[in-house]
Amino acid sequence: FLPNAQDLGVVAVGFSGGQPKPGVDAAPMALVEAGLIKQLEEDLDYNVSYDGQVHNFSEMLPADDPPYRNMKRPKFCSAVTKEVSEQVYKYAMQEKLVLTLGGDHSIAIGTISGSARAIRERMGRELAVIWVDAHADINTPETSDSGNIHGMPVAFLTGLAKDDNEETFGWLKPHHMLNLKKLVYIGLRDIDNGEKKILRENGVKVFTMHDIDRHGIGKVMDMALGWIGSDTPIHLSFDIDALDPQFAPSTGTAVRGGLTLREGDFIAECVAETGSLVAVDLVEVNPSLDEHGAADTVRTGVSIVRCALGDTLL
Ligand code: B3U
Ligand code: MN
Ligand code: MN
Repeated sequence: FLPNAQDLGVVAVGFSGGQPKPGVDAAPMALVEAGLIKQLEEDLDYNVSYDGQVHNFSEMLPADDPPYRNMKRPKFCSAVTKEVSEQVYKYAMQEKLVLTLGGDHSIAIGTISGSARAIRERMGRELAVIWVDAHADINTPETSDSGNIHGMPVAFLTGLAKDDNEETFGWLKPHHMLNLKKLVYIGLRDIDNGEKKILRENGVKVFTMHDIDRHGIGKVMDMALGWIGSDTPIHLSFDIDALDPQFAPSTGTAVRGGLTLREGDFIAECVAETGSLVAVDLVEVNPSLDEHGAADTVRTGVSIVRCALGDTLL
């Protein structure tokens, strides 16, 4: 049921509308220019389908997009994620492993809905998601203080948040949805009070930085993958801000006390080892936030993707 191991579809999403800081739209180009695609082809032997374009979706920019239910740029985010969902779905239906380069994390509304739908149709299975992040991104429009949609994708994907209007995420249908029991978080350390309530009430599986400190990343990965169960298709959604700002400073909302470089790579390596990976997102790299050098953050991102796609140390 898994993708043809060496066929990879790449979706480059130059989108920053889920949060206020410009620059995160430039990440896909920075990652490609750092040699990511070339390395995947030459070092890891992938057969890469990539149209060479970073989509900026400017043609989808609505003339008028006022805040709605506390969400900022709701129509633009909805239209872009719907398009991303179609692209990911198409690659996944062609039995390709799908790599999406963001963009801010709102794009996961597109990537995960596209994967979940394809996995249902192709395999009659439910998708599992490993969400690596400093944040839970599970605010509903009503619990969010910021109104930024990159803090809400998990709520929309799991049906905790929904909207009837096609133009504002009403296009999300049951076949796009993710089961809350198939979701595992790793690396959290900056969770809003409203999100804590949602996570507790729904019994969501969370491994915070505290759990990593207590058990070590090896045990945490055993427990995380144990929760999902073997033989379940996995979508890895990796927010670069899960890493400590020491290793990934160029990101919109850096939070101290994060993963080391090796812990980040190790998570990706463990997911690769399952042989059940169907899709990877790498999001929130912002090359324009470069006080400490965006090159480091880009390099960190390249490394995470390489590890997730099967690169090994030996
Ligand atoms: N939870 C806050 C902050 C945040 C979420 N995701 C990021 N920052 N990157 C919010 O805005 O919802
Ligand atoms: Mn995130
Ligand atoms: Mn984050």
